[in-house]
Amino acid sequence: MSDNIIQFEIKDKKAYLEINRPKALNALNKNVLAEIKKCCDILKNNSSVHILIVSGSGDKSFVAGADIKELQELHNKNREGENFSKWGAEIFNSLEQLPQITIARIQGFALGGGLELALACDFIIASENARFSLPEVTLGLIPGFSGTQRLRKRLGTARAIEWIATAERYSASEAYTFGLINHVVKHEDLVFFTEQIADKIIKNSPLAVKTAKLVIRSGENCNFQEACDIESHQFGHLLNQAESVEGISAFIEKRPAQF
Ligand code: CO8
Repeated sequence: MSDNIIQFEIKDKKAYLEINRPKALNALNKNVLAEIKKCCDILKNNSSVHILIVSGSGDKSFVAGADIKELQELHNKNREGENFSKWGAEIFNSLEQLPQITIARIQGFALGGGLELALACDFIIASENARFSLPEVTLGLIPGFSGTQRLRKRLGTARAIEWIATAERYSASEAYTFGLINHVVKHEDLVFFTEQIADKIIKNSPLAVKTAKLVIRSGENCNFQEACDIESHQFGHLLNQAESVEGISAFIEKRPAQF
């Protein structure tokens, strides 16, 4: 990837995407966003990768937001700001729609666009030193990469309004209590713990895991009954696939399944 602003690696069914601008606390500039899109394009048709782990380099920051210096260049440029927001939002949608399970592995600051990036992943695992905030209103802005909507979906309307309007910075344990993140672990355990979760996912039926994500996500864009119909359809589809034949046979034969 250009200038190593993103480090992208595929290893043992897992992909690792690390944002690598530690001097700018991994702030998202246009080049970083473009590289994230390239990684999503690589992954969307790669069925040999089951997990994507998204992280930021260094201990101090996951991502400290969109690059504020680039945002300044967008002042009074008519629709360029709106277009930039739409472009970034589309990239985060591509990330959210990946077939892989995506995990944001967070240490340090996850601020503004950085928290929006994490919210576009399926779930968040954080170090005790992680700090979360959407501070855009302190800059006279609002979240622009769909963060208003993803935070509302994750925390509910009341908390999302409070978080965004106060620009408060929350600790990892507070974020865990609110339901923003799935796990808080000791800083030194973050990488190992995330690998363990990834390995648990990898040992299950890849097709079933991928389908589960698809069905759960489908419920975000349709009503309850439609989503349940999708679930039934996909359940029936899985019963006609080799992986469920293997999984069910393995249970009956009292042996581990080989997926
Ligand atoms: N953009 C650009 N550079 C940054 C950013 C950023 N978001 N955050 C930190 N940096 C840079 C600093 O400028 C500094 O660089 P330099 O050494 O060249 O001056 C370097 O990183 C280190 O930062 P600090 O010296 O400030 O480190 P501190 O430990 O003192 O403070 C903080 C760390 C608290 C994280 C502080 O840097 C900070 O408040 N950063 C900004 C956080 C923020 O406001 N983020 C939200 C940005 S807006 C946004 O994300 C909108 C997303 C939607 C966009 C939609 C498109 C239209």
